Amino acid sequence: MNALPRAKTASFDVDPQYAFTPECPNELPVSGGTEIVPALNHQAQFAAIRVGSKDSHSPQAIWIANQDTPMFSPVEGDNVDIAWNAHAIPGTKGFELIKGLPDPADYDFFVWKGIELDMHPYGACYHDLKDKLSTGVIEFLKVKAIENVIVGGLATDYCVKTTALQLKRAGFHVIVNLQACRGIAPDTIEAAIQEMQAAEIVIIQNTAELEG
Ligand code: VGL
Repeated sequence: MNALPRAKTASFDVDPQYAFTPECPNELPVSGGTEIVPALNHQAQFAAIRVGSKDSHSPQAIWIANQDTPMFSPVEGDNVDIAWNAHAIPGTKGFELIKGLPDPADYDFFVWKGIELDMHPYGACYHDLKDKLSTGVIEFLKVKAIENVIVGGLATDYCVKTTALQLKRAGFHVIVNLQACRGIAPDTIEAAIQEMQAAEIVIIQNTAELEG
């Protein structure tokens, strides 16, 4: 990969929260989830701007799995698709960023998403599933004249993939750093990588590839 001009490059930490790590086994644990921190901090050194996102869900959200509606069963609604275990609830450990990352206030821009009870977005660029309700991060990156976005976080096959595709559609050159990501399941990770590559997103295996 050719080295990216730092002044025109942003680094995006997508949902690097304990909810998606083995430390929260009742939420959505992703194997190795806590291991991404050094790679996220390293990739940020190649960027002038660092942005991040957190899932921020209510325990009353309509998509929360229960005995009648187990995980992955369909949920009716315009901005929900399937049931998920309760996760990333403010005030709980699952909501917190993994140790070793900056505080949200120390990022250049930060997104809290999934607050509405009837919306479960995956991408960090829109609050809904129709890419209508902007979280403002695309506008922020454009105002800062950013052209390239390096993406990492949790999980590769859901929120990282969707965020990367949204950024690509918004006109950025998007690089997904697999060393800074972990995913939920091998088949959905592989499908996500193929979908991203088909959209001309650049996939790198290691942060060192950013050196060019
Ligand atoms: C995520 C599934 C459900 C993610 C969030 O952050 O990738 N995946 N909610």
